[in-house]
Amino acid sequence: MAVEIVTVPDLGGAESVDVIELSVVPGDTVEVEDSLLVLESDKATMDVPSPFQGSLVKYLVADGAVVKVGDPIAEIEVASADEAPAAESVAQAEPAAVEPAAAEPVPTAAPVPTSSEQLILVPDIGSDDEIDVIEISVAIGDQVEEGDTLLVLESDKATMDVPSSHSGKVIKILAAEGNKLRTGAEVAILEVTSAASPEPIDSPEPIDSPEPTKSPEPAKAPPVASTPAPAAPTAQADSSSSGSVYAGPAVRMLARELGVQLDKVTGTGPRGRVQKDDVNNYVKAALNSAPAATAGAGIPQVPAVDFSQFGDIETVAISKIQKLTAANMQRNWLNVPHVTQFDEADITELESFRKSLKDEGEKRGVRITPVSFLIKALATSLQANPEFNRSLAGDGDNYIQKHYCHIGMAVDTPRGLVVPVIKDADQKGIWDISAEIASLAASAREGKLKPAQMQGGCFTLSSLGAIGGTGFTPIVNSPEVGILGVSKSQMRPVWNGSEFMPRLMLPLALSYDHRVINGGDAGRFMTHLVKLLGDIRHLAL
Ligand code: CAO
Repeated sequence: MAVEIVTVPDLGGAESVDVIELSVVPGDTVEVEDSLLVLESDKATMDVPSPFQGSLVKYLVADGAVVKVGDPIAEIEVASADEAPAAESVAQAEPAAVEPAAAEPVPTAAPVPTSSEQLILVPDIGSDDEIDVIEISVAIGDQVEEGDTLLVLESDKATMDVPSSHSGKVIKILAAEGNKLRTGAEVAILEVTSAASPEPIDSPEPIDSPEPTKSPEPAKAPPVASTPAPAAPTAQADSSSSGSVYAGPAVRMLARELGVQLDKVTGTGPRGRVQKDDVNNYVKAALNSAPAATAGAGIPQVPAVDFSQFGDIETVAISKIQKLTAANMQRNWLNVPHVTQFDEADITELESFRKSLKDEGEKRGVRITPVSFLIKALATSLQANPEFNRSLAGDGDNYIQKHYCHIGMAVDTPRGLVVPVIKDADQKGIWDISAEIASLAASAREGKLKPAQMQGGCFTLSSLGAIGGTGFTPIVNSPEVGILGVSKSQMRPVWNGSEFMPRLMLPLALSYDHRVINGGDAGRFMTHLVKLLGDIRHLAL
């Protein structure tokens, strides 16, 4: 029996680090490579593995102590003197095992060597593609606040701001207009204003806990996430933060690689720390329960056909927006039990009122179409029928009742379908709504919508009225629970009890998620909407 001293190995450049966790209890048996304690620098946490097999006699440091390379940290009684040298050679060879943790990237904001300087990186933009820099929004010497736009990227789907993850003074800009950047690329170096608040190692990482107002994160809300079938439920509905989970960077990286939300994983380490095994076990459990949870599994595939045998063909590339729209449509079609209810609104008076506003509209430079009234009427109907302003909570046991009223509007563009959102439509008048429709539709067609302009919708309007048709069944834009499809209004003879009168009738189709909305709810919603459109004075009440 011999007692060996374990010392702090190479710290990958860090001078001194904090002991944040003592991982075993004196008297415990440890194997070579078992974690003895966890150190934390200003960049990373790192496990110190045991270089010996044996029994921990005692720690030579306390939780919270500050240590440097070579400091003695623990005594281990090794089983035999013969084993010690072999193990010791492991100890000498192993410091590199610590370094990967220290060197692991922190995607949004990795500190540069000078403690008062902060390197800002492109956060997770939801794909590995390189995206064009179309605008540098700051200049050297500018003081920026956290969340301020540093530069603007443009994909073929949308533009997106790259926000600063820190407050500070811009001392270097590392990108130029015309460059192509991808997630993790260097954007700028800031002189941070608060040297006293170093970046915590376990700070939220973009994929784990995106912050909608500060991040262009398509992972949470890709531009097409607001097409009639928006982002995956996990990204949309989950507001919990993996950043607050107690886990080291290696575990976070593993979780990212496996697509695991850390806040869903139960940590079995000391003080609930999430370990790699916890993440692996979580994935195993999820895989075991997958058959029950996978909606649509087992649907027979449509067989591939060689069409060239029947005549001339050409292969046409599908746009990204169209691909994502297709995937989202299929997901929503398979997941949401749809019911579509039909009705007609008599918009004869609404149309004559709208036409009477034409001159004033020209003076104001605003064009009012039936869509403006529809958005306003939908906002009012949502307030009167709040069950349509709900989503199913991720746990499936609760509804999320929204107390805001944002209406999405499907816009047909050459690149595909996008759904900008008119925020707080209940609080806006027809002129403001009309101006916003025109500006959002123009941005959509030019491919200039920002992710934030396509997020947060409560209910979607899909108007094909300007195109034609007598009716269609729209697909619910989940996690919203209702969508209104509007077709072309037509003058038709309507029986008023004593005679047929020519009335302008607007065909409406309300599709809803029957898990959340019952037929009675839908009937009341539609009746209310038809009444509002038939007599828009009710919109003012
Ligand atoms: N019936 C008859 N005419 C209608 C109408 C209706 N329901 N809705 C609009 N119109 C008229 C307008 O009044 C306008 O005519 P005037 O200039 O004479 O008043 C004309 O059609 C053109 O309107 P518009 O398309 O320029 O503007 P809009 O406000 O009606 O629509 C928008 C805006 C963005 C909704 C529309 O342009 C659009 O993109 N619609 C397509 C939505 C879509 O693709 N949905 C399907 C999604 S699922 O695949």
